[in-house]
Order: sequence, then structure tokens, then C-alpha cells
Amino acid sequence: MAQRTLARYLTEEQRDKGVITGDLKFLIEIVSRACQAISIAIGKGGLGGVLGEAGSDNVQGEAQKKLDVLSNEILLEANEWGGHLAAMASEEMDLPHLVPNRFPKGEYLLTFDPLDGSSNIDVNVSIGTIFSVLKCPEGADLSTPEAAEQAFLQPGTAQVAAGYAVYGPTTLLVLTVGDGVAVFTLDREQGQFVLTQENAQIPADTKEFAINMSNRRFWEAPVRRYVDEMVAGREGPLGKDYNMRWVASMVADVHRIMTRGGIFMYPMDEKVRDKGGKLRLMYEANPMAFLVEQAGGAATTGRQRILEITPDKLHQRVPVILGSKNEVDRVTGYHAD
Ligand code: AHM
Ligand code: MG
Repeated sequence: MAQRTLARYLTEEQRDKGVITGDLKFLIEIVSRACQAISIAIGKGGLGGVLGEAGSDNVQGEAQKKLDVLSNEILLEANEWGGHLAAMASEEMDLPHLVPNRFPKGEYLLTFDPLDGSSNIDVNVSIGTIFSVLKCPEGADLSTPEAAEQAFLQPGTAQVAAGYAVYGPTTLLVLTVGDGVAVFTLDREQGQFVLTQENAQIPADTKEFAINMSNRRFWEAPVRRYVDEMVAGREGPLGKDYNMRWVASMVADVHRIMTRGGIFMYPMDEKVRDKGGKLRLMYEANPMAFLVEQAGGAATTGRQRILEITPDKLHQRVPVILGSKNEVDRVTGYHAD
């Protein structure tokens, strides 16, 4: 049987099932090509001169790595000419990037974290790209980048596609178009993403958690209670021993959960309270929440379903608790006590 490449999978979603439009199919294929190019640049490492600091800060005041800047440029350039997009927004840019007038415009908006897990770039640990696709509201003002921000401020339930690429021992693309979650593996010789798992499912229960434990003293009481109960193990109220994993690349931590279950938390804490949280809603929390829900898991801030948040700014941050449904429900319930 012929290999089910990403292109073929998307054609089936479009032509046979009517889940997506031809333009959305094209958009996802272009994003996947950009992810391949990023994967190649990462693979060169020290040989390509791509490691280290870029010498600049992004809008959030974080030092940019050369690969942050390069990945952002690859995604912008790949996507701006195709006629499928109205505008793009990225972790690395203060304002939305409008499609230049010399190119045709389309009906979609794309947001991305071009290279998530920056602290892991130089130590050769998995990093990734996260993306989300929205429809541009009719009549949206796209006359200036400042005006265009408004078009992006839609809840995560409005996403029409979301995904991530994880650049690990293998490069994977994990995708949802609202019809379950499919996993593709990059065949480097063919230069194609090939379907390797359809309908990924996150088990409802888990014995594995992911959180930056060094922040314990800054957490709120419900998260501290829950983590303390897990650490107490078999003798504690949860009655089972837990294991802990923390890669510090959201893509890698979420991908582990996508593969074998678990719970990931970057909760509200005193260090990040004035910013609203650590992770960004539009291009980190929302796409991951969409994927996780499509795989049978859950995603909340502790107090609210992530996908139902109406954003008030492009770079908004939120607390994130996601993964195996029963565990997410438990800690979310602790916030209500
Ligand atoms: P980034 O987008 O600048 O790479 O930051 C996001 C990352 C997530 O991938 C990860 O979950 C978290 O920040 C790691 O935070 P910490 O440094 O507290 O471990
Ligand atoms: Mg990130």
C-alpha cells in the first residue's frame, strides 16, 4: 500500500471527508515544509553556525537565540506568498506580520512559536515549533499591524488547525484539523512527512507528572497540594507512586504525554503572576490544548478551560495544566475547593 504522506492525509481530509478546505490543506503543507527547513538547520548545529545568542531581545524581553530568529524567518518567508493567509503572528514579533501587498491574501491567520524550548537549543535536547490556525473575521481591519492584532483575539475553540513539530532523535509533526490527532514522521531521504500514527489517544489516568519543581515555593495552594500528594506516592492520599519528567521544552513534554499519558503543568505562581502566567495563550497554550482535547485529554488554567479564554492581547500569558483527563480534572477541582 502506498505510504500515507502528509499531503495524502490532507487530501483525504479535504476531498473525502470535507473536514478542511483546499486553502487550509495548502497552508498546513507550507508550514510542514518550513518545519522541515528548520529541522535541517537545527541538524547542522555547530557546523551551520546556528547555535548561540542572536544578540537581540524579543517583545517579551527574552534573549533571542540565532535559531529563534532563523526559524521565525523561515516560517514568515514560506507562508507569505501562497495566497492562503491574511496575516501571521509570532512569539518573536511584537506585532502581526501582514502579507505584503505584492502577494495575494487569503482567509486564514497563522500564529506560531517558531522555536519552543530555546534553553535546550545549545545543549542538544529536543525543541519544537508550535502553530495554530484561525479564520480571519470578515471585514477585519488589516490596514496596519497595530489594527490587525484585533483579528487574532479569538478563543481557542475557533482554531481550525493546530500542531507542533518536535525536533528530537526523529522529527515529528503532530497535527489536528479537529478530526483527531495524527502523527507524521519526517522521512529525511524522501523529504516528506509520513503518517505513523492516526487517532493518538491520551490515557485518562497517569502516574507521571511534569512541572518545574524548583518553583514549588511560588505555587498556589491547589497545585502545591496536588504535587505533594503525588510525591507522597503509595502512602499518600492518591495511593500510587508517581514518576516525574521535565524536559523544559513544552513540545517535548507534551509529546511524551501524547505518547504515553501524563500531566503537564506550568501553573500560576508568584514569580509570573503580574504577567498572567509563563506560557503564551495564542501560540503555546491554545494549540496544545486543542491537540490534547482532540486526543481525549483535558486542558485548563486550573480555573477555566483554556480553549474558552477570550484573549485581550496577542502575547497574553496563561497558567497551563494539561494531559490525562482524570488528573487534570482532579487538580482543577482542587482550585474550586
Ligand atoms: P520559550 O518559548 O521561550 O522557549 O519558553 C517556553 C518554555 C516551555 O517550552 C517550557 O515548558 C518552559 O518554557 C520552561 O520553563 P522553565 O525554564 O521554567 O523550565
Ligand atoms: Mg515557547
